[in-house]
Amino acid sequence: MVADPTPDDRFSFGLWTVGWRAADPFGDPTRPALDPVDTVHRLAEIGAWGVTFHDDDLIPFGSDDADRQRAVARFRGALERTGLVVPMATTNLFGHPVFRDGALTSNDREVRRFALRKVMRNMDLAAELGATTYVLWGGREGSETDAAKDVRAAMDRYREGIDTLAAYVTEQGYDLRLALEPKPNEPRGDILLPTIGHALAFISTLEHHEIVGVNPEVGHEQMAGLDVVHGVGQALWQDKLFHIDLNGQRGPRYDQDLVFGHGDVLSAFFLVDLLEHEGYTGPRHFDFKPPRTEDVDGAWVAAEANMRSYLLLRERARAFRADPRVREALEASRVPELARPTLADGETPAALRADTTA
Ligand SMILES: [Mn+2]
Repeated sequence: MVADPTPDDRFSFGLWTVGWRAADPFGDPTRPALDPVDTVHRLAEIGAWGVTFHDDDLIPFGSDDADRQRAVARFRGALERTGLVVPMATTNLFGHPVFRDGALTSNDREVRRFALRKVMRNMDLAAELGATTYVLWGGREGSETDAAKDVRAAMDRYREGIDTLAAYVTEQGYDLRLALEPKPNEPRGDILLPTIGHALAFISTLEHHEIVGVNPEVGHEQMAGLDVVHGVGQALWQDKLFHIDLNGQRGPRYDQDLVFGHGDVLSAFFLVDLLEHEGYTGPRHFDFKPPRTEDVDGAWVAAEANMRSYLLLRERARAFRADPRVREALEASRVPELARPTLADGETPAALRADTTA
């Protein structure tokens, strides 16, 4: 019997996950909107530790200042009553029609300036609510035809945008780090920074690279046919795993956002093994969508299933590492030998060239 989730497990959920009304490109919503205050209470009841949000999840686009203050005050009240924390926040830069050609890389300069202000405004709120990670998912940064986007100019503007936001965080004295979330496609035909590797390479060109990392999503790497464990492993190796979105995906197809562990359970196992074994201490954040066929109660059962999957896999990962037969098999495969440097201490390339023993 696996233990029930507790806040010590650092499980967090986006308001938009359980709150997804299940509209898809072919059909209308099948579930009613949830009140963020009720969501916070319900998350606390099922053992979650944190709640995350896009600006528009909490404050509908176009709200006036009074409505905004009311929404924030109600949310803050729910956090205080339940003890739930806000580890991360993000911006909706994809829903409104003005973002149809992107936000930070829209061809329209006015849209780019508006997008930066929209992010900064929500960074103010994120900092006020105690968040330490700010996620940027550039879902609309891309194109359907290569003629429509000058990629070199787009990368200049992407870099300008992220550096401007990082400079804003520093200027304001916020304890926030930025985490870029890669995705290969959907909603755009092709999205810029499509994989963890592209994002890491881009980050290395930033002026403020030290406060910018990645927020990989399991399903997004798998949509590209990639091994998410390798991608997350490299992000950890570069000290850039600032946050992670756990969910499930069944190979290269539309973004399914299944419950964590569904789709490719072996990959999920090795991902949990990696996070636990490497001592990742950040949030275990679930970015999933309850199936469209579920009613509201079913959506909450699906939410709990994410945490249960993680805990089951964590238990099995610990058993795997503790099993003497596994240790023996790792030794037999020379896995530990890879940690030994290829060259001897002080050995020169020429000395290696001359050494014929291998
Ligand atoms: Mn997704």
